[in-house]
Amino acid sequence: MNSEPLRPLSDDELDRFHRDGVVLLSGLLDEEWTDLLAEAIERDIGDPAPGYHGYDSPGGGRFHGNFDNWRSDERFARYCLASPLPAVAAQLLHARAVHLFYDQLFVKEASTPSPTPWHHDQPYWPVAGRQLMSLWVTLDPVTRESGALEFIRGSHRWNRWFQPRTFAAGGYEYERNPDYEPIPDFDADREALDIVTWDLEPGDLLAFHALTVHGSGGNLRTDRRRRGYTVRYAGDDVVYDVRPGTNPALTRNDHPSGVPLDPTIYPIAHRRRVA
Ligand SMILES: O=C(O)CCC(=O)C(=O)O
Repeated sequence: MNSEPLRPLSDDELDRFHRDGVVLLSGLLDEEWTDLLAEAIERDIGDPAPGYHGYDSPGGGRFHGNFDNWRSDERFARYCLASPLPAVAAQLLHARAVHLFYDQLFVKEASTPSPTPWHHDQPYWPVAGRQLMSLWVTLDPVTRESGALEFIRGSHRWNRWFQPRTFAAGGYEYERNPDYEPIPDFDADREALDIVTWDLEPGDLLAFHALTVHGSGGNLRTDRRRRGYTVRYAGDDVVYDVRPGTNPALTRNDHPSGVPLDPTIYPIAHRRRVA
């Protein structure tokens, strides 16, 4: 399994990440990585690790969610810490070092119409700083019909923060943060927005900034799953910061606010070599 990306990132890809807040990265991973994840995901579906939070799927099917999987399954840990991802994140974030913040599973089984509502991630996260991002990988071919992610290009530079909300009816009610605005109905305004999406092949990665607004439709395919797995990385400008609206499930009592991430909790996944 490759620990370095199979090819270097192009200048265009680096520019896109900074300009658009999202970029598709293909051809970076050996197939063995996705095989390893496929095994680990099956285990988690059969016997979920403690972060399990299956989303309600009232229209049928199953939307399996879990987070911090790397803490209980060595296969996820290898992917998060020893694959090419940490080096890719360091390069995209212009970070000298990157911490593994957490990982998260989003599996929409065939015929699971549950959407992932529009949101951006950072208001949910107990961290402050600009060097924050996710690398979302698919294990299945993905099209719009099977729940491709959509992104609003450039929204990470809007300087707007949207109130966290639950992904499914009956879910957790997030504390209201007076500094945040309610998330607009972006679907009602699709024509006016610069929305981008891609059809994907297994092993393709979507790299996106923690303030880039994104969401996805349900998986309407009857014959195909949509296994998505995302890893969140934090660069060295990031400090711990618990605020109203941050997700209590991601918040630790043993980490003080206002200080850099403790590497014994959020391990350093990559340090850039200084020339
Ligand atoms: O896979 C999905 O539907 C949602 C992914 C997502 O919101 C994320 O990775 O931040």
